[in-house]
Amino acid sequence: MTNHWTDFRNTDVALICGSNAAENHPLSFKWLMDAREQRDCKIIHVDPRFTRTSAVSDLYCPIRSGSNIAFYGGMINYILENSLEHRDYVLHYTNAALIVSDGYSFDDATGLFDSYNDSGRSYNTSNWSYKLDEDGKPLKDMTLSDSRCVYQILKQHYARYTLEKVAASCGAPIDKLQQVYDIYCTTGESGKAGSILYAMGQTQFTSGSQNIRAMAIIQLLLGNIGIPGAGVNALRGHSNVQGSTDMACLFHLLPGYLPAPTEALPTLAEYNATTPAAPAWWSNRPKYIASMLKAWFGDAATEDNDFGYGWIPKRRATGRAYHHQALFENMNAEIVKGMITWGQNPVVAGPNTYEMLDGLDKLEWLVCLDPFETETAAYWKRPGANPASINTEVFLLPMETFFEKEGTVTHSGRLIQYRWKAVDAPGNVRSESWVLDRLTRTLKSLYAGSNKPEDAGFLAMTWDYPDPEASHANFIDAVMREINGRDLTTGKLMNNFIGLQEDGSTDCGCWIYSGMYTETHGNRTKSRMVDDPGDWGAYLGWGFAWPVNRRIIYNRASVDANGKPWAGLRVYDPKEGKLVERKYMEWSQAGGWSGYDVVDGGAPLRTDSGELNGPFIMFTELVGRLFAIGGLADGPLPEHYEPWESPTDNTFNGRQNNPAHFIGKTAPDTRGDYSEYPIICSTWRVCEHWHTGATTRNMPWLAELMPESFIEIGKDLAASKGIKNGETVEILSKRGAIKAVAMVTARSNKFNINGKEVHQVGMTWHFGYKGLVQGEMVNNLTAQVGDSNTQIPEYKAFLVDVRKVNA
Ligand SMILES: Nc1nc2c(c(=O)[nH]1)N[C@H]1C(S)=C(S)[C@@H](COP(=O)(O)OP(=O)(O)OC[C@H]3O[C@@H](n4cnc5c(=O)[nH]c(N)nc54)[C@H](O)[C@@H]3O)O[C@H]1N2
Ligand SMILES: Nc1nc2c(c(=O)[nH]1)N[C@H]1C(S)=C(S)[C@@H](COP(=O)(O)OP(=O)(O)OC[C@H]3O[C@@H](n4cnc5c(=O)[nH]c(N)nc54)[C@H](O)[C@@H]3O)O[C@H]1N2
Ligand SMILES: [Mo]
Repeated sequence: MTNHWTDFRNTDVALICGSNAAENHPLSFKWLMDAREQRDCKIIHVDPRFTRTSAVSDLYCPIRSGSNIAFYGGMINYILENSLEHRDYVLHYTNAALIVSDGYSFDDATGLFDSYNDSGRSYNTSNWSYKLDEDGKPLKDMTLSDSRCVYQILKQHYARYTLEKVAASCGAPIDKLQQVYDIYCTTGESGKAGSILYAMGQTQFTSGSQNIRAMAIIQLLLGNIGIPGAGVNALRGHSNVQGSTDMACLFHLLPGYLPAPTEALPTLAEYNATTPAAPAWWSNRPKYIASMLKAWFGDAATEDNDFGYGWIPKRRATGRAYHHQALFENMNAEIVKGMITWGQNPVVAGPNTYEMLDGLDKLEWLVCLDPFETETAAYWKRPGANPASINTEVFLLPMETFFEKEGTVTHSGRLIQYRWKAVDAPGNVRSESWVLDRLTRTLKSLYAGSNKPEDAGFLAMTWDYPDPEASHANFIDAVMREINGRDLTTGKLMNNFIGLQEDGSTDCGCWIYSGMYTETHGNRTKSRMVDDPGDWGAYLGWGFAWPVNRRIIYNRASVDANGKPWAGLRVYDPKEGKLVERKYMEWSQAGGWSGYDVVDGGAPLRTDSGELNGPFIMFTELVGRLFAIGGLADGPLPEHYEPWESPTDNTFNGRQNNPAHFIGKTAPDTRGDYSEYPIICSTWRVCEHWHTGATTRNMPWLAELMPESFIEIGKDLAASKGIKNGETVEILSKRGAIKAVAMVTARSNKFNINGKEVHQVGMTWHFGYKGLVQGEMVNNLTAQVGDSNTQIPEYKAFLVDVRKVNA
């Protein structure tokens, strides 16, 4: 999230697109309801399905699954055609005026950007850059009329996305679509805030990352980044999924979003040579990696040995993938031989279950750490399997749940909060820390004395935390201090990351968390102060938000080019009981920055030569990127492509599917065709269950509330197939077939897509063969394909057929 949960109360228009927030993130609605009462906030819901979120929204617009870039492209075109953008914001705070390199092009006949390599299914992205002057600075045209400036390129690119064409592709009623655009674009006015809330209905697609890029473009055009009540707001899933990405539970990252090195960067000097140039904040990266290495390797990390950089495992630069789907491919190829699932149930959660089960069968060992015996832990005795023929050795370690241990979680708003233990775990159940500590100590003793170069890093790693068996709290405390970072010359905790050094004199496990635990404030994640001086909902004394306790990132964009709050910016004052004009941030020559949040970066409004120090401090050019320099893997501008399995031709360009998306080994042979599988299927959640159901299908009261796997079918489709409400039906994709109960509904799930009538059905995916209530696994149906940038599976749009079961 650029903003945070309580900030939803400052929004004038909320566009919920790709989330059933009312059901999956109920707390978002606590603040949206405040916004509705206090500032007449309008809530718009765009979703293929009429849900509990639609029911409490002011406006609902259906679009078929997988048509999001058409929807957003239409809005970008609508903004530019009707001059609805926030002109001053666009001019000063985005790259609209910057001139793009001559080599950049997009060809709608082929649907490709320049420099595409067919055999590698990838782009050379070097032309997706600016044209530079003699001093190496991007050329600019502040009149926005140069045909190669970003503004004009954007305008030209999205001119194809007319209302008529978008409505036809999305299968949306054109009047509803226009209403959505009209209402949302009112937030382009100075002082008005529009927030986009999204979750898996945007990301789980072969063009998932570009959906989010499209939102970012709209928010930049309307001046909706860095403003209270605005932003691009991912409603993140698990309570600590934000924390897990911050801490690099992803293959391509080190903690704090430092890139994980590949074999192409064997030395620290080579790694540091890829550092972005000043004034980008990222130019400080060498300090963050050196401090991280000091945290990992302690005294063994010296300037002479690159602080132990050589000990970090390096990914292969080419030829091998490491993401979730590739992991199972590599099990099948017998490259990966053992697996630990630690709070994960991939047999139910991952795509194309058959492929995954084949992979698990080939493992030598599997360790599952979980409070419950999941489908993954029990995969060797799954229905139809012969345990005698499976040689994988499986261990299940019972783990404490979050009520039974203390520690922190970081929510979507980047807010890190400490949670205390509520009850003791039963029996011999242990915490993650205990297992991790015992595992590390045991392995270290087994490796002791080894002279093998590949063992040197593991042996050099410091592991001097207090024994969690004696005190779990002391263990957590020591880890948190190391993550926060220390001045190694004084032994004192760092105040924040600004003091981190490149010479090994500081350590810091994760730079963005620096400041959460300081000498002055103590452990700020435990802080629970409820003061809110500006009434903006920032609550700076509650927990700690990274970076440096900033609640809204890019918040310098909440002032105009003179440093004054945007005209019309208003907050609800509870004492006055009405909206009042009030700054969020402000700049004055005499007083510098002031306001109700921690200012971004802190550099003065203008440089000594009078140029604006832009608010987008992570980029060298200091402005938001409408056109993505360096691009995502699949382009510098979002372009509509059809999902891997789709009922229609792409009407926007000459290419059917995203040219760079991940195609797993099993995908081409198991691709369903519209002629055989004429129904769109999407998978989603219900309030009563949690994901794979391990935690909820084992709770008697939740199991009773939602006891069966069901498929939602529109009444017309059901009638045409002779299916009645409550009957068991069979759902087939090219990958497999499962049974579920039919839930026949009058809510519209019928779309007119480019002149063709197409039905969409939807299923929960909370069921499996363990637990108090059971059902067939929906991921038997999904395909092994994924996004070009994240490789997230396309769970939200694939083709099926549905049949009555005549049993
Ligand atoms: N009770 C409960 N709450 C949860 C979870 C849970 O399992 N149970 N899981 C948590 C986790 S980890 C996550 S990631 C979040 C997920 O939160 P959400 O993303 O809200 O969850 P889903 O129900 O998977 O999907 C949301 C909606 O996306 C819609 N959708 C499908 N395709 C499209 C499309 O192309 N465009 C648009 N605009 N919408 C589309 C679906 O119809 C569905 O209503 O929820 C979290 N909260
Ligand atoms: N078809 C389809 N598939 C999907 C999705 C979809 O929308 N459609 N959504 C995807 C998404 S967004 C997500 S996040 C994944 C979720 O996939 P998973 O994360 O695999 O699903 P969960 O059921 O949340 O599994 C978490 C496991 O952790 C265990 N657990 C709970 N607390 C603790 C603890 O404190 N310690 C330990 N060690 N274990 C604990 C639970 O018992 C459970 O077995 O599924 C993905 N799969
Ligand atoms: Mo998730």
